[in-house]
Amino acid sequence: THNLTHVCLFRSPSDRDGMAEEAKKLAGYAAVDNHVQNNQVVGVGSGSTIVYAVDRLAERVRQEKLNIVCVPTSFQARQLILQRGLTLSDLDRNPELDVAIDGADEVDAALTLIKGGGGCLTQEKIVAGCAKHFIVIADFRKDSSALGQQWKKGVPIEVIPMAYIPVSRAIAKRFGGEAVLRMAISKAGPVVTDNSNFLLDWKFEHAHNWKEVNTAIKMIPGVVETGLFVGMTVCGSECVLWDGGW
Ligand code: ABF
Repeated sequence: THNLTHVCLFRSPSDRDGMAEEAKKLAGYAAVDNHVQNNQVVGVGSGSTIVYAVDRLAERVRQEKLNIVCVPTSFQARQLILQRGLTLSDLDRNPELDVAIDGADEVDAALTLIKGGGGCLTQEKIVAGCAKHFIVIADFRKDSSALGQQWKKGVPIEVIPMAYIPVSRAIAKRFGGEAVLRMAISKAGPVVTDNSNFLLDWKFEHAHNWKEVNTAIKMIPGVVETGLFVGMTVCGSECVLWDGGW
């Protein structure tokens, strides 16, 4: 359970190409500057936005001589922590985190998230669930009033490999749409997660009660986790909005 959660959601005045990197950097830096303090255990998310947060974290640790321990949410996050010279830990040694920082593919008006576009949703949800504060860093491209407006690839769902067809059929039958096996860019085979599982991308046809859908999908045998993060980010008033000029 979360005592307090935040979304640091950064918007730019327009969606001009090339502005996204700057917005990602602003979000990542603000998350670390506003929410990380000395002697904390920090969960490190995955994706490209988190790289900016980790860069800033490494800078602050060096400059301010902070004592920070990092718990990764993926192989990518683990490499990033090591490459930036930060202290690597895990949930065995640090099962309680002060803060977890992570990106998202889409954030709706109720602060429900779609995550897992990069494939790391299960460990991300576990680590976020162990943190007192869950900070989501998302630039203007992820900001939507209803899920599906921005992220067009559907809800990622991690599945046990042998179950991908039954799970795909069960989801389509119960909720409509289509749950498609995610293939590697080479098309040589399916994407395999850090947990040696497959991913389905469920392209839903209309809005749902995401809490109910998330619970129902998780009950299908073979489903490991969904990329729906419902009720994990509840404190909209803590949003940090950036709407200055470029
Ligand atoms: C992870 O990375 C995700 O769950 C999400 O899929 C993705 C966001 O990546 P980026 O910051 O590159 O948009 O946090």
